[in-house]
Amino acid sequence: MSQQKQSHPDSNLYPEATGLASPTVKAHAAEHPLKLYAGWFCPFVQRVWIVLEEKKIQYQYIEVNPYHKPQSLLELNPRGLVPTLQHNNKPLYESTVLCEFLEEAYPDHPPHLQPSDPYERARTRIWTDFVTTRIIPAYHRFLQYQAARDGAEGLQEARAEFLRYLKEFAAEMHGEGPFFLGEELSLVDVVLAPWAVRLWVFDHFKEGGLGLPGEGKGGEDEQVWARWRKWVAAVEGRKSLKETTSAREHYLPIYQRYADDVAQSEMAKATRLGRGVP
Ligand SMILES: N[C@@H](CCC(=O)N[C@@H](CS)C(=O)NCC(=O)O)C(=O)O
Repeated sequence: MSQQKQSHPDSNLYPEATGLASPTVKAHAAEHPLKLYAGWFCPFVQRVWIVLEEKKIQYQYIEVNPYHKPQSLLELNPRGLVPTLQHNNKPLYESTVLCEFLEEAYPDHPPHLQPSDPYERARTRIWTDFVTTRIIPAYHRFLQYQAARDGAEGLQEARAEFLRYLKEFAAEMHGEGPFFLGEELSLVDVVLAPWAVRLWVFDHFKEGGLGLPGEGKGGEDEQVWARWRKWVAAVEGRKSLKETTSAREHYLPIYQRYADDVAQSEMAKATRLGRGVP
């Protein structure tokens, strides 16, 4: 039996985007040479989707279940992951590569999400890399950690590690903001924003919750936590983020599987093996 015919334990998910993401999908149903192979639930997809929406680039949204990989996806992307883009019949994948590609391939579509200064642009790549190599793996270590199986102390450590990375990121932000580089949204914001709107999973699933210091509760780090809160409010308020986010109830069963550490996605497996983002 071919691999994609076997039923993947994570494949039973809600079949389509809901909430504010639903009209966005419907508006991009028509055939177009730029095709986004997407999963409505996927934060890596949401990075690319935000860029498309911000820049008002015309595209065709194609919903696929990456845990039940259709041949059409595997032909474009041997890893069988979403997001995958098809641009004039040529495939591309890897969310951060796709974000940069859209920025470069559509120069006449503002807003420009990369600073023109080469030093600043390189700096945004450092912090984009930090998000992918530090923050996201720590998000998953914390989410998938099983206190009952592996001890309550480890849960504290996983939480502390995640918060330490968020604080490190926030400390690098422009003083006023509200975005990472200042007044304007950039790719550094875009690459973390999907996880910023998924922070509720910790309060929902983990004993003790996320533990972010509330207003005035950050002690000697209050300034940096205040800056973090300002950034989260700014990205949460962004139209492109809202209109690519589905109704929370449909994320719940997916994140339940991560919180129980039974998810079998490449990300969940990599986390169990102590590896980074697949
Ligand atoms: N490094 C990839 C990660 C993409 C990824 O892991 N996507 C998930 C959905 S959120 C997927 O396609 N999973 C399918 C699987 O685990 O088999 C990127 O940045 O695009």
